[in-house]
Amino acid sequence: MKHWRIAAVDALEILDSRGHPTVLAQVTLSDGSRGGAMVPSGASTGQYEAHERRDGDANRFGGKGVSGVIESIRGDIAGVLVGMTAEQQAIDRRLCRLDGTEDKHRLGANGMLAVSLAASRALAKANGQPLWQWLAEQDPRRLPCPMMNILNGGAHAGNNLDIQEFMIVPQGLPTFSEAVRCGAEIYHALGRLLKKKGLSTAVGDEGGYAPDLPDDAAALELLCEAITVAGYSTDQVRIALDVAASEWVTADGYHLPKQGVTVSRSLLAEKWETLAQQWPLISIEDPFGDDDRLGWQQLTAKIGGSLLLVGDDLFVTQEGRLNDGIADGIANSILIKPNQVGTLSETLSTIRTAQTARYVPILSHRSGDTEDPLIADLAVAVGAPFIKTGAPCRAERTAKYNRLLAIEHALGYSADFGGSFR
Ligand code: 2PG
Ligand code: MG
Repeated sequence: MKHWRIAAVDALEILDSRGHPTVLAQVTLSDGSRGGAMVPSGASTGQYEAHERRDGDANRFGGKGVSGVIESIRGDIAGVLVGMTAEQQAIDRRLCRLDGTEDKHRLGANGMLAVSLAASRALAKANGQPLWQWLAEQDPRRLPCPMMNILNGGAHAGNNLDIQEFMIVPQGLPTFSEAVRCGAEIYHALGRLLKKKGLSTAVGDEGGYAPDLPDDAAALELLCEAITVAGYSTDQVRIALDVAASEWVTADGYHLPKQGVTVSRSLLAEKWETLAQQWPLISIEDPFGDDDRLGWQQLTAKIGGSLLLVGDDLFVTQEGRLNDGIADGIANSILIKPNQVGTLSETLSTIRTAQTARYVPILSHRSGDTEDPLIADLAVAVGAPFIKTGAPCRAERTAKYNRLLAIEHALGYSADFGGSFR
């Protein structure tokens, strides 16, 4: 295998899909191969996520500027990386050592991740492979099943729904491209239904519609109706929820801010069990807060055998937190967001741990995202059965689906399609 050195590291401040600043980093190797990467940003962030560093200068972008991160990349980070042999794990270890903090507070996980991912693209290019092949340990053939968030609520929308995401999962379709077509058809069927009912068709941060509805059951009812109207069945197309319940945690229990009610852990558990019985659910993400181990444990024991219970804020893509969850019988699936941990090597290591423990890895975008489709390559590289990357609407969301369509095309007849997980 050939070795290259890092010749240059650069960065600039760009905008994400919400119009907030984020980081674009570029890494150039000694043979001239250059890779770039942009990092996304969450709104409903977990308290244990690695630190997203911002300037806090109210005179620039309302405090959200990342000029300090850019300066660190061009200065400190370039200073230690330039001249180094370009090897992913060594680069990521060097970044962590330079940062020197538990939560990547000094350099910022946003800056570190941008450099780490840009390096992986430069390396893939130098090795003459697309990223999805370069990152794979085995021959990658599997396309993930999309989890499309077509109805938005919670922190991602200004409507009255407390559950953050209502997703459709076309897992019974034979190929990735047919799953995308199915998702898009259902999305538009939902739009027509909303219009007919005189409801809003404005979209939320992840491209899903965001109407006011009487309750969660009404949202689920609408989704099932849209699935049927579009000509599909709820055997082919299941429903996934992201509750994002960490957003509801208060000292007295779970407070659903939009409905204005506070409920106990056991009432919430009952609600999830009832919904799982009544609707064609395939998964529930973050049904409890990230510190509510008892709630998670009890629900996993009760319904974890029949559907995915996905830890997002719970695990924050960190191997240590995942290992604790595995030991305690908590959840059976993990959402993978590289910016929750801050380097590519740590992300891959968490995915491997999940796969060894038979926890289903789901690659995920953030609510504030960019046109960078890197998670699509990553999903194929690790053979993840699912990817959640928003509605089939808004270019930062479709960028990932379109990238997967291109990978499927490149794979041709050898392409396999992910939706099953047992
Ligand atoms: C989530 C994500 C992505 P955010 O909670 O799963 O859908 O939202 O990026 O705001 O954390
Ligand atoms: Mg989530």
